[in-house]
Amino acid sequence: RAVFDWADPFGLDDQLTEEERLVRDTARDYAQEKLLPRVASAFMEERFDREIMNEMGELGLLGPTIPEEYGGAGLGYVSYGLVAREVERVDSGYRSAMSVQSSLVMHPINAYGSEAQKRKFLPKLATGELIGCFGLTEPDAGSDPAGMRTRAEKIDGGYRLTGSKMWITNSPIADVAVVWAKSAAHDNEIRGFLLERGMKGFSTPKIENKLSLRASITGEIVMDGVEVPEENLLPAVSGLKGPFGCLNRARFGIGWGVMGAAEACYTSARQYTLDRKQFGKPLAATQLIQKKLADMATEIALGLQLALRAGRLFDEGQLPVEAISMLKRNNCGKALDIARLARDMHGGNGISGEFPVMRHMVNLETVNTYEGTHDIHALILGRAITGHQAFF
Ligand code: TGC
Ligand code: FAD
Repeated sequence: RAVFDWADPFGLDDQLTEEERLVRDTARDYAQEKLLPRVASAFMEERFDREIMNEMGELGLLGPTIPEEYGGAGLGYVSYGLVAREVERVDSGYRSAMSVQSSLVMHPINAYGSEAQKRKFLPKLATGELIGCFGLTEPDAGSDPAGMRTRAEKIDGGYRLTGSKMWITNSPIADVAVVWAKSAAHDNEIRGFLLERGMKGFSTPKIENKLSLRASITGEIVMDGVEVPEENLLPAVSGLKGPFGCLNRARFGIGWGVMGAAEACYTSARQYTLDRKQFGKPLAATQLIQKKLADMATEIALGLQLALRAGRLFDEGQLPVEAISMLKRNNCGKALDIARLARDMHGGNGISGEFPVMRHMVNLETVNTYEGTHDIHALILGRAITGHQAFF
């Protein structure tokens, strides 16, 4: 009879192409050899090492789906998901840096930018020479981005932007910021602007003392009458579908990424409970521990099959955005449950930085919240299921 593999019960590996396996192995080797040894100190010291972006760029992990002519790798979405899974197996903060650059900065420039914008920014973003960030959320507009206050007014040769963005991954070290603002010259429609480091009135203070995602750098974007030239307006999109088109891709990547974090917690809990003896036998030989491991293995296997199916549909252009909400919501919620269980199964050691479980657990609190909270995705699904919107 077929042999059960506790790490891959449904043979995910066999469902990948040779190219996808190669991408996965490249990302895995890099993450395990270069990111894992750094992460404990980076998390404790609340530090993001800038050179990680250059290292990822060198391996083609930034903007993997962007066409090769602009410096991307021209890969499919399953490959992108596999990279997210391997990076987040080490830490959600590193996956954040990678997915913001790829989905929230390179994608909008590629999808909505002018030829000149693509040529100017994409190749350098792909190598990590430039770092980008994405400013949608504001202090008073999170789940409801339509309520944003940032304004663009028309001036000679461009626009003047005033407002502030909050909780922005990578902003303190970003060279370019994709900022969404209501533009008076476009009937108050939301438009995307490329703000560059050095523009007068543009600053990005760091948010200190996060208790989650500490190996990722987060900040504000403050715009005090920043003058942005006409050529830095993203010409090809107008309205909320601009930022949402980027979020679709990032949410998809998160659906894969969090399964990597969950696998790290499951693997650690399995090994710990096999090694640890109480009452004269391994913890893993008790019924309660086995039930927990069975639940974890089941949810990871289901979550990965969901992610793979979503990736295949995405590559065919057939993935409904509501299905991305289902993927993001389910996999984040399940990964968080798994991390909490794994933390508990490590006993007192579970709170130690020697083990990855508590770090993953507190990181996943953020991942469950950003890119649309767990409940906001329930409301997106509820609207699609019933035809009634229940946001307000
Ligand atoms: P709604 O009326 O539903 O839609 C407005 C317009 O947008 C279109 N649209 C979409 N287009 C593409 N993809 C999607 N997923 C879309 N969803 C909606 C829609 O068709 C419409 O177009 P049009 O042409 O008719 O104008 O808008 P609403 O204001 O009612 O939205 C409600 C809601 C809750 C769905 C939405 O606002 C929402 O998703 N809120 C969550 C906000 C969010 O996800 N923020 C993320 C910020 S970025 C971030 O967290 C990065 S973390 C990065 C990291 O470190 O990894
Ligand atoms: P709120 O919208 O105030 O929500 C608070 C609570 O109310 C949640 O539980 C929510 O589910 C619930 N709620 C809201 N509306 C409803 C409703 N209608 N019915 C029922 N419940 C509701 N944003 C960016 O633009 N770019 C980034 O790079 C970025 N990076 C981030 C990095 C970190 C570390 C964090 C923590 C956040 C980041 N964000 C970023 C912001 C993130 O997307 C928002 O925090 C998220 O969308 C939620 O918005 P909020 O924090 O304003 O919460």
